[in-house]
Amino acid sequence: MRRTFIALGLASSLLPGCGGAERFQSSAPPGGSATVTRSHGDASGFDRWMQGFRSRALAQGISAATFDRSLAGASYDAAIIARDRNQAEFTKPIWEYLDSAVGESRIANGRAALAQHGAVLDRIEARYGVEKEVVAAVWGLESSYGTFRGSTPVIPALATLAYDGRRGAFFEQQLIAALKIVQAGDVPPEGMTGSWAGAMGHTQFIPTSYLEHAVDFTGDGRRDIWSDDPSDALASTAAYLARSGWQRGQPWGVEVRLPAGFNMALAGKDTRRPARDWAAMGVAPAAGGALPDMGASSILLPAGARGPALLVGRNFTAISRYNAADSYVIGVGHLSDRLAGKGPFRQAWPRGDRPLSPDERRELQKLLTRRGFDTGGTDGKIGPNTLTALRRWQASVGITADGYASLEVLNRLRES
Ligand SMILES: [Ca+2]
Repeated sequence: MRRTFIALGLASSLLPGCGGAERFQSSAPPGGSATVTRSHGDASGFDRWMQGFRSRALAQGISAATFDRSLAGASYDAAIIARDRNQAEFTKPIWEYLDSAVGESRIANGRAALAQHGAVLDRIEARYGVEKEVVAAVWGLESSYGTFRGSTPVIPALATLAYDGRRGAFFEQQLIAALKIVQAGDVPPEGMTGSWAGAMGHTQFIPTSYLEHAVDFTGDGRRDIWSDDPSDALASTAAYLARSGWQRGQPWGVEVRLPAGFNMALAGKDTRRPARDWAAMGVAPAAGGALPDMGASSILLPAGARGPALLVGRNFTAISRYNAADSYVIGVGHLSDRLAGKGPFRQAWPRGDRPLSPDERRELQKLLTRRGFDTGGTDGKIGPNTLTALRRWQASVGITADGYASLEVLNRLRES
């Protein structure tokens, strides 16, 4: 499958070591309902499902020996389903996420990891063209540099999730991919451990991503992302980013200062312009100097006009292929900057604001729609339609049209 990682609402799994859960949630195929109607939550149903799944797996090239070796003793695990149902909707503000994702301990541990694994990271950078600090930053966010790789046996967990059916088609696809990994001899089934949702190893690859991108960097014939030696996992991550379009030598993004009177309607990923165009408008790096050339690049305002402004280009998109949540991409990018010795953001985050709850976001959408600014539905998710509607409304009442859904904006809408 293609790893698109469209965020469907960020799970609490943005926390380190749980990246995979979010990835599963994110990459569920659109409308991916299971092809088989299943009863939910009982062991006899699971056994019946397993018989049918065995036929489907064998039809997709899994040998009977691999299947039986991998799924011997697998049983329905209600605890996995409870985890699946209990993913909280992510409403943490980005600065709180970054406080943890790029906190002092993760920076210090990352510098130690770079020192310890610098030689192999240098060789990985030379082969795949992805800067070692970026690879280390992904490692830091996904498993705290290998500390939290997950110890759940992945195959039984995926079988439970595939049987359960809420995202059954997706998990069945992951389970087939997991069996292919076993069949290829990379890892015995009992060695295939990870998160409860099947993200594995130092950088939390799901099975389909492993099949597409994992590499054997050590040359022992096995793509081993599980072992204490992180070489294969880190090289696999670099290979993934390279395949996603990473441009060596370009930043993931740069904090910028916007000129007074900047047209906020130009912020957002939809507007892409070369650095010289932005420079001509007066956009400049917050740290001084000239804007880096990142090709067609966009201005992002992750916390609205009062927070830091970022200019992002192709490498931002490359990281987003790993996980599409902006906060994750900014976390990886900023951590990589800090590991490379750069400083914190210069503009403070608007810490007095709090993000809207799902109910408040739906109310915002209803109010905008009622006032003639169509949000394309009221699902509580702030997507491009809501962003555009919010900006148009903001412009219509003469306030900064940054499209940032703050409580202040909601209150203003309630009163208008
Ligand atoms: Ca290897």
